[in-house]
Amino acid sequence: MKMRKMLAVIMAAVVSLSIGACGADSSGSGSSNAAPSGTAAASNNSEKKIVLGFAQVGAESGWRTANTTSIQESAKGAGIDLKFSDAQQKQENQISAIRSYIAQKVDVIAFSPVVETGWDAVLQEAKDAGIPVVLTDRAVKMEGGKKAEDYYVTFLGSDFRLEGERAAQYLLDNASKLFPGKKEISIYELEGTVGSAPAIDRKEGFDKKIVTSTDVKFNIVKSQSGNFTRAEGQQVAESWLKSDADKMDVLFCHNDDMGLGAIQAIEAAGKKPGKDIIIVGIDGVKGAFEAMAAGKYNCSVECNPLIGPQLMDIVRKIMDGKTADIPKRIESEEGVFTQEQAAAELPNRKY
Ligand code: GZL
Repeated sequence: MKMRKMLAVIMAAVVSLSIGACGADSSGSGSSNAAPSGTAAASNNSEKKIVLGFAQVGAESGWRTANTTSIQESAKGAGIDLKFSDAQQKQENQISAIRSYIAQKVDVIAFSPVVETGWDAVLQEAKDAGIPVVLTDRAVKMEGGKKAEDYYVTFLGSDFRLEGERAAQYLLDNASKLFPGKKEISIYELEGTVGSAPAIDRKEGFDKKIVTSTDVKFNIVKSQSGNFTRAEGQQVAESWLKSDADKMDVLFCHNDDMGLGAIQAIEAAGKKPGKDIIIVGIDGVKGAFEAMAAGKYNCSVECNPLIGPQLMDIVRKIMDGKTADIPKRIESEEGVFTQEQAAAELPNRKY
């Protein structure tokens, strides 16, 4: 009897254990799948990946393609699922891309606004959908007294006004060396994309600073958009040089790509770039360093495109519920590089 009772108890134990195990699988409740707290996420390799929707301006310049590479490589390295779109410098394409990210219910939306205004509706839609937005590179302005800061978590980028001031400061500091014996200097300004934050702010910073000159008088003779592209920068420079080749002392370019395009126009006009016509640009792309090392370009004010790692840190902080720890504005550290430094600095350049 005793033996039979013992066997019955053992059998009951075996049966109850097997039901427990099956119950976990069949119920699918996951409750018995749940490992001891704190390890489920680590051990469960089907953890939901963060999804970031990024609406890029385009591929208009060396700076932009470096910016895109930084974002794509950083997302991969961070294990973040990146949905990426190239708007070909058209605002309507960026707005459509943002709307598609909202429809897909991505976790975070980031974008570099091609122009400052026209974002009110789509930023309201993202806010209403509860999807946090990060601005990278360029800023927005809202209409009707709305505060732009209420529509995004943070702005990650550069101080464009300061970049314009730095370009002017190079000319102020080097006037006697660059323009020996001249008292009046004629500047031609190649502007960035009309309505974009970098074009507006770089122009404001440069134009205000350059008139503070004391020993020579700088005049901005002509100013026109080359849309941040090499081809359009070359076209505008060609049109100016047809009539003003002997008058142009300085070409100030809102980005290096337009300045590099202008080099070709200057040589075609029979002038020596970097000597007859001083060229100052912004971005700090490799092509500018190569041109400076060749004596055809004089100064490039750095604008850092490599913000991918910082963007992924911001996205992860948001998803970890730490949005309150993120500053409203995060600026890049940037320098100024001249012809004298270019050859030595070139091997260090990352874009
Ligand atoms: C600046 C960026 C500008 C670059 C250009 O942060 O928005 O756009 O200066 C690029 O090269 O096209």
